[in-house]
Amino acid sequence: MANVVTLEKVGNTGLIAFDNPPVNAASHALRQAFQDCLDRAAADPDIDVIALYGKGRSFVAGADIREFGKTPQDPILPPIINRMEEIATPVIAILHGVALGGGLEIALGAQARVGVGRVRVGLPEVTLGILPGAGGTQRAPRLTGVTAAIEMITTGRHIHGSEALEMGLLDRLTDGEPRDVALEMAEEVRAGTLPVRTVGQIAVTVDAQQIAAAKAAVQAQSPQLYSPLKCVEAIAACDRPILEGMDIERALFRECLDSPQRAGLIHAFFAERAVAKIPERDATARSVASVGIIGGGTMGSGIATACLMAGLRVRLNERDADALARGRQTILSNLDGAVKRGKMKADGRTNAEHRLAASTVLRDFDDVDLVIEAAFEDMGVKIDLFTQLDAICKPGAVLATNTSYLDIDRIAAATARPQDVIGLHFFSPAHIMKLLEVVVADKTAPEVVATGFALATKLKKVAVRAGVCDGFIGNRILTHYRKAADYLVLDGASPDQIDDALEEFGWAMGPFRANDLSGLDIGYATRKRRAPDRPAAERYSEVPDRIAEAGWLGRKTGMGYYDHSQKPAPANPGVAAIIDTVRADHGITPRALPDVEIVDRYMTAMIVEASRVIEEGIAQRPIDIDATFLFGYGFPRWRGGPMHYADTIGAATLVARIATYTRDDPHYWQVPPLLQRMADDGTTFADLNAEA
Ligand code: HSC
Repeated sequence: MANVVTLEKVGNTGLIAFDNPPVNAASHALRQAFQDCLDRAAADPDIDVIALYGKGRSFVAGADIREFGKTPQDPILPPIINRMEEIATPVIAILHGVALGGGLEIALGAQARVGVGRVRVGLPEVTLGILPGAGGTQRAPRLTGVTAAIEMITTGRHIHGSEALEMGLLDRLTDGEPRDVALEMAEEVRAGTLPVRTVGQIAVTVDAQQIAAAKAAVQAQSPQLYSPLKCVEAIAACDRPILEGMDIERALFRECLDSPQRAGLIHAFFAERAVAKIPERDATARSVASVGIIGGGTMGSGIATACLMAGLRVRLNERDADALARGRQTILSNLDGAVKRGKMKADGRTNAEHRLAASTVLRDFDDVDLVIEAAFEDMGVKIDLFTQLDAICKPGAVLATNTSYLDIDRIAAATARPQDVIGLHFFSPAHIMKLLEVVVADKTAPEVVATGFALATKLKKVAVRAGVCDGFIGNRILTHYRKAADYLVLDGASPDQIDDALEEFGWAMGPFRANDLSGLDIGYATRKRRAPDRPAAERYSEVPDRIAEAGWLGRKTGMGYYDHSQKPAPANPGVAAIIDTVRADHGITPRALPDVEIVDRYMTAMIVEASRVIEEGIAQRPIDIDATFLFGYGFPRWRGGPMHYADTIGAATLVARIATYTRDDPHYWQVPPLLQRMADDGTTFADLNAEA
């Protein structure tokens, strides 16, 4: 095994270096080797200062997250850090890159901490559903005070070096190569110019009222999350002797470790990274500095805003001067909003405005590196535009469509360069939502796919690779499970009961509230488009159509499923009357539906269609579907994503559940072959992720 930690003697300094790429995670091998090096350095009479530093891009990014959920293997981190704090030789830690979680906890066990360059430190465990379990909740407050520790630990935010210095987490901030800094700082320890002290021996007071207020605050902020409260409970023990406080911390850590939220949040962490593992990852992305955007509506303006915020040059195209002026205005107010939200500085906004050009002439796209077409969703319009783009754009330009459901193979066929055509499906508001579906058509070249992913990184978005079908990954699955919500209304639930039940489950917004937000005319138009292809056996609820026909289009008209003239918006009483009429037309006697049944039917419908999407190869792996719904549809992160959630239920239970629903509606409720096979074999979606 490679030496993941080494001890090097330079004069009287014992240099302990972490070398466990890519992020020096504190894996079992690293802990073992670290303990050995510490023991050897402590026992060496020539060494009078021990200095810890990291090789590669960081100090230590924390515990190895992949080990959580397995039986912990000795030596675990807390006793190593406690032992380090007790040894007679002073230990200092030189932090560069990031020192996060267990990495910062190691540093807190040292007698001085020196930050290097643009270092970031933090205790982000709460974002993984746990709490700092190697002394972080006990030592951080001894340096920063309880208030600051509660804030940093319950948010898990990364703290830049200068702020960490002010907070007392760092003793010094400097520049240089970590190894050189380590040797320099060891000299300063000897000279007495870098003071050393044992953090675990610093006294700290805890105010019971402050703790009570902090508990109330985290519960109000994130009522469904388990670990923020446990973080505060652990910090509350920091006025005890260090080892006693750490026992309490350990017990609370274990509770969090065993919680399903921990599994969900860690799955979400890996989902965000797994999606980048695409077959085209070795292809070289084309360079993109300028983007042409067709369409200045909400979507086109949002995409333009995202590109400008990422430093790209943008040329906006609209059919006429008025539409162009409106699009430009929307972009500028989006940029103003970004400044207000702290996402952009005022001078950055001015520069962005200078990078924005606008034109009604498509010929002006002759020099752009990438075009994103965000025009009207009509195949004829798209084919006409792509025929023109083919004639105008320079060779090698990427031609992307933001269509949310149209056949990209047909759009590509309108050009003589289908290899350059791709789908880049943004989610509204495009400058805020993190998801980008990169839709790969039959002839899309690997480097064009790689360009889509590189663009997403530049725009700070999470890209998911999707295949061509009506709705791609996200909207295809949504169209299916959204019907389940309409059927639930037909059968007896009210839209607000359904919304409340699903929000209680953790969705950011229930389906009817989400519809009111996006506008009920959108779904109405889609249903009309699909009507000719609707199978005769498909159950159909006319409720949404009647609401739209009444002119209630959601927030934009003040009325939809809810009455938006009031806050919070109550249910629109007119909708109840429509529902009664439609039920009567169908001869349905409404029945009481418990919330649990609402959630089960809705979620099962989602899993059913997602299984088909996997089987057809539209999504590469189940984890890509998880990322799609986490970053584009408001699925609760702590549940890990719909496929991770499906695994917590199990394929056999899902199949049995569908069998009971089939009695009501054999057309809608069919067991997908993949789910049936998984039930028969006892396998999981996680197994499919591992195989891919
Ligand atoms: C912790 O530390 C708990 C402690 O309190 C100890 C408790 C002990 C208690 C014991 C009692 C029994 N582990 O993000 P990137 C992988 S919890 C394993 O693309 P970047 C990542 O998956 C931890 N792997 O790079 C990816 O792999 P891939 C607290 C980790 O430069 C590769 O590294 N720490 C990993 O954009 C590159 O990552 C955190 O939460 C880890 N800890 O960002 C930090 N961290 O190539 C989590 C990363 O195969 N990490 N990987 O896809 C991060 O925030 C970011 O990864 C960085 C780097 C900012 C470190």
